[in-house]
Amino acid sequence: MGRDHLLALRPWESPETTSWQRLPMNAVDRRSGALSLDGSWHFQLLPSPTGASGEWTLADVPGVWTMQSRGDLPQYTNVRMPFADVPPHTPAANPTGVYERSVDIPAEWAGRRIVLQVGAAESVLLVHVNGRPVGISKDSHLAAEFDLTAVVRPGDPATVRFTVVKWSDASHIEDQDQWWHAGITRSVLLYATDPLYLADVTVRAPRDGRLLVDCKVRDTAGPLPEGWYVTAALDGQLLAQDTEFDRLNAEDMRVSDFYGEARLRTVVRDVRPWTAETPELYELAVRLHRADGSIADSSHHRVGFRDVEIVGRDLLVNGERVFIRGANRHDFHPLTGRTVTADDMRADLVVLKRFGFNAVRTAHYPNDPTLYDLADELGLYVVDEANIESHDHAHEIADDPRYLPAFVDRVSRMVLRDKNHPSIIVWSLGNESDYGANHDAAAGWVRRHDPTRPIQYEGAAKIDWADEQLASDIACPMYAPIEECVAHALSGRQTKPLIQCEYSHAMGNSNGTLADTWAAIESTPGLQGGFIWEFWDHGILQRVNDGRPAGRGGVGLYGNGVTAPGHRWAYGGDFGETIHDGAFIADGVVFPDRTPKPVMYEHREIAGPVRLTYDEGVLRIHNRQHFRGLEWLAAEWLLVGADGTTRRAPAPLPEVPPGGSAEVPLPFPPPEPSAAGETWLTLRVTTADDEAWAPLGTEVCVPQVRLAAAATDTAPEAATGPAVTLDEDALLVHPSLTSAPRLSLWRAPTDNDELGGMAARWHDWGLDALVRKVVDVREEGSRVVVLSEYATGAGPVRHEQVFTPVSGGIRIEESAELPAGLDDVARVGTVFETVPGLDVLDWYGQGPWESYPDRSTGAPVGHHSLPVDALFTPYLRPQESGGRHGVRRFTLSAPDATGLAVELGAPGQVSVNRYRAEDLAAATHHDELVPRPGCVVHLDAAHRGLGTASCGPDTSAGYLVPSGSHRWEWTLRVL
Ligand code: IPT
Repeated sequence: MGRDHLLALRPWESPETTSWQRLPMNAVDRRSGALSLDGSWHFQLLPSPTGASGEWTLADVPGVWTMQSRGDLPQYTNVRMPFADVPPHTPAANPTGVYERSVDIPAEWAGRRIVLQVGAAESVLLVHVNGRPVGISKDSHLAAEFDLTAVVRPGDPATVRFTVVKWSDASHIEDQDQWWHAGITRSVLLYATDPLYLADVTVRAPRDGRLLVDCKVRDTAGPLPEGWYVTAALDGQLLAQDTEFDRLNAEDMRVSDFYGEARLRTVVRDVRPWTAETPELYELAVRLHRADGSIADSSHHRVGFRDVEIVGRDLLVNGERVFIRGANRHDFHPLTGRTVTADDMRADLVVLKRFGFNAVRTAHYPNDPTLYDLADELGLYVVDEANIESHDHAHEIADDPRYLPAFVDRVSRMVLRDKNHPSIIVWSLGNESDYGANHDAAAGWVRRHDPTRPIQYEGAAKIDWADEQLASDIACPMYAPIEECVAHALSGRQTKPLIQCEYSHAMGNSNGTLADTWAAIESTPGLQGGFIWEFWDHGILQRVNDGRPAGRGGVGLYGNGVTAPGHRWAYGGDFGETIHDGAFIADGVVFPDRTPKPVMYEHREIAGPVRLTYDEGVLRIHNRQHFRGLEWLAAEWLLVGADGTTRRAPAPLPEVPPGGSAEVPLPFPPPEPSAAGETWLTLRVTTADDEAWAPLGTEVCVPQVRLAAAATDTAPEAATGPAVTLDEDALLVHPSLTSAPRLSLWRAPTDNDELGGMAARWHDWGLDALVRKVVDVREEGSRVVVLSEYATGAGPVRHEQVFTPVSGGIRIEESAELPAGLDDVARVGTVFETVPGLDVLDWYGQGPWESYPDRSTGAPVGHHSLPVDALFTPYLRPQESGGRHGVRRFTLSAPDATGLAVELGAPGQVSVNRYRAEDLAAATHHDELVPRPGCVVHLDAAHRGLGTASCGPDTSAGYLVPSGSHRWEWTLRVL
């Protein structure tokens, strides 16, 4: 019957009802010593909250039912709601999960206060215990606690029932760009306290060593008993009360007692400050004593002493203007959907740290509590974001008084939960929810409750970055062109730090111009960085035969971003959704199995703690950190010569203060100008010791400088070799090739090419299906000249190939004349295909990882070698991938060392893989791709940059392939 009482309230269509009988949020961690209720629960899925009961089955807690084969599957939408009903209404078909289990309440809990904690439930939680209504909660990403003392009997079993309603008024403010799921997503636990208990603990620890601990003490009986007091110890040392604040306290070592509030003020000497580079933590134990000295309750916190403040237009951490090299991160897992373990989260943050990130925005809701513990411990700055995104109905909701309680509730409860984490430097009011009075109300609450941290909210800052809005202390735009950011910083109007809340959209093969963006940030006072969108590609592991999520078993994970046969990474539409936003969910810097995408190496280099410069014969090592020296790093020199050699030498790192630099001697005698061709010097920097996020020897960055340029005046080889053979179509006949070299102007569109409109233009021009017409073939001595023409929608393209026999091979000089209308093509170059068996690529050029003209800073020039199959990058939706930039020469060889060698006249973009561009463009997922037996080889004289046009700026003009004349030259030899 009780269940019906709560249902009768229809709380899922009542935005004013944020909770009923839920305990106030607090920062006392009750996880240790609690009784876990995780595991298998009885479960049934009803068609609506009031729908008829059905069959009981079992379901995992924590876990979303949408990933547990219940018939209600994941659905992906970005901005639009998955249903048409306007706020606060919900569709009649509203899947509702009923979870039930019996719990033995420990007999020794007699006389204690018993509390149920539900880590997170999506989107409305109704709780009944022993048939009695216990409470209601909303906010899919924060815990709810309910006092069960009056409804359970220690020593007896109790029946706990959760009714979880999927769609609610709250769904309209949880319209984040992610999969829609439903269920219990975080752990459920039961704990007991003394009737006299710590209701909350607030810790403030500025970097001057002051420690301020405020405790809220309560007693279930109401009035507090006489004589209670609180003590605290830091790293085991009992803290003495600072006398200045001791007025209300009779005894030393004790704290004041004022209406259940206890305050401790003290100063810690010689404090080791916390920063993301130096995550120094102290253990604080707070104890609540009864009058007789016995301990009634205790609470443990890890304290980091640090300051965060905005001075002028700079965000300062411990007085330093730190660069924010952030990533947006969701709680995501390819097997569970939403539920993540401590190990999962640690692995996420370790990857971020290893690739140079120092900040996380918890997009777009408070993350699992463990995430913040790990950020404190590993060293990451956090922008903690409230669970508010009303994207589809943003304008109506921002000022809708019915939603006012929800805004204040969500923001305040996040702050109450997370306030003690040193890693959190900024509170965010949410995402993409327009700007209204509801935001100002929430901001007002935070300002009063926690004046120690700034607030940001993109919606408030976006109209005018300089406007002194109440709701945002930071100008935090998303996807703003860097030129606009620079112009703002130079305008004289800037009033706030400019830190982009989202930038450089990592969908598919993307993140072009990251290095240019950072060069602008670092050289423009007022610009401080941003958060890449985003960490994860949210592909769900799916069985192809029946379309079900593969689930927790994990069979089907393969590694290196690839799924095992019979599986694929599902994106929007793959679960039969009719309303969805396709592959827009796959826009992270790591694959769904957490394999880093090539952009991560680019980011690692840009963010690297060490940089090299070589100017007028002076070699300098720069410390790019804000707080640390170089003691924690080791290094090695690599001298890379065009002659194919790599020489190594130890590289003792000099003492360099943060932000400073030191001249170091050249580790090798300076190369003779041009005699030996170009010469590069690489500093391979690794961890000198085990770090919390990397074992000793982990590569941290590989900065490189050029010591000598290539000789420019090498005379072309005279014609010598055997005659060139062409077939009846005037195409080259060559024993290593199954398809002769032809002109290529197209690539399998990247997501940026698709969503930026380039792919459609290229298709309209017919670049994806060029038809070659031979215009002229003539012999000039031993040279053969072939002139052909390709019709395009913007006029004909003239292409000339001049074949010259040279010793052991053929030199091919090519030119292409692109008509003026063909002013932005994917590439201009040559494509050919090889015989099977040539499975290893050795190259001299940039690498070893994938690189493109506008994403090549992190790929040093060197002598690289990889199996052909490892060159390809399996972006979720197949597209152009696997390219290598700045390639000077390469060989493709079989195990018996036979094969072919190519020398490029000038460094070019090369790709070698098993797929033609049209194979990639035709496939929607990787399991559809059939590798060709030979290699498809592209040599590009020009290749378009990648940009980020799927959401944000396209590549810059300098990386476009212009119309007009292009010339390139290469030599093909047999090994
Ligand atoms: C913006 C969102 O904040 C983010 O959640 C994500 O959707 C991202 O873009 C794109 O993947 S919203 C966009 C309409 C600018």
